[in-house]
Amino acid sequence: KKRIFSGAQPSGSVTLGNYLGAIKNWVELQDEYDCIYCIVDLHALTVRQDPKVFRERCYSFLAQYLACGLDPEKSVIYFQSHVSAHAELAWILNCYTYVGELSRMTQFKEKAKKHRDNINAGLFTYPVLMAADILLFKTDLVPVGEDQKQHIELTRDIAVRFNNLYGEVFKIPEAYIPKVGARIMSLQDPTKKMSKSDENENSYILVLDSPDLIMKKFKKAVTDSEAVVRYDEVAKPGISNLMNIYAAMTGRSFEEIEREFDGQGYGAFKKAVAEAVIEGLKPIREKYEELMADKGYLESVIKNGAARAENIASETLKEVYDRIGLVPLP
Ligand code: AQP
Repeated sequence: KKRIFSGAQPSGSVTLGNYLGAIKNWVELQDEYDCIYCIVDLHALTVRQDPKVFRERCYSFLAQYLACGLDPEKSVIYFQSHVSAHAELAWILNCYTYVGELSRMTQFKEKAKKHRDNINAGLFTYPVLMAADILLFKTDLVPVGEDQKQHIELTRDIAVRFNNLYGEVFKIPEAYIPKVGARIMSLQDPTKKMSKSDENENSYILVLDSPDLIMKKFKKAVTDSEAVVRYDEVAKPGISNLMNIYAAMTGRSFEEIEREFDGQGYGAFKKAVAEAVIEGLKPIREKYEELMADKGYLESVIKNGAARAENIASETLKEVYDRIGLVPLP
């Protein structure tokens, strides 16, 4: 079986963007692939977190993963910080990554603009930790949203560079990007991606938002003045984004959607999109409540996942240490 690895940061709650761009896809891949899904808590430290809030959010994030359909019986599900090989391999790979390469990362440039008061070295070397995450598991495919494509390319470059020096240690991974939903945009500024750390709560939908709130946020979504439901990312980014969401939730094509709302105003369209999202997220919200009430179960998932991930990761790390000439512990 081919191996899949992916992760999300517990830097907020799971957004509709994270769900449609990544997690929904992860769920579908579980039967066919050997899947490893990580909650990348170390990555989330690149922005300041309040310790108490952060810990609670991490538990909640795990429950959201499971509620979305990730199944610990089928996949390895764990916290990054529980497997020290992530941080260890990241250090090694830092020494095989150029500052010039990291300076070209779009996400770094965007995040540096957003967090001007805290442009820390972790934010800069974030893609190296991500490369370590992926390479530790000899991953074949990395299912991610469009925004992560550049980081996967860097991961490949680092892996090839390392292999050229030391022989075939790492598998060269490939990005696996969904056809629909790979790039969900902010509801308030459809030229920016939907992001869980956006200050404007109306810009994103969380998978745990109540039906009323979801309806309200869609009603406020920015559109245009043409009043025709038609796909055109450049001229109509807001409507195109809503069409994308609707398509991803219902499986309908853009032509079908255009026909469905032909002659109707944006009000009816927005309402239909909101209803499709509410309906699609309902089972997730319900399952989440159940899971959060059973901390014992969550803890067993955490423990079990960490042990399984540790087993695989420590093997790769050992191989790396050996190839680069570190002295083995006698
Ligand atoms: N808007 C999006 N559309 C489609 N996919 C998206 N992803 C994120 N935003 C969108 C995908 O979700 C996965 C997990 O992302 P992440 O948690 O690693 O962090 P991120 O990409 O930085 O997501 P956010 O929501 O924007 O978080 P913050 O605000 O903390 O930076 C990835 O596969 C990503 O592609």
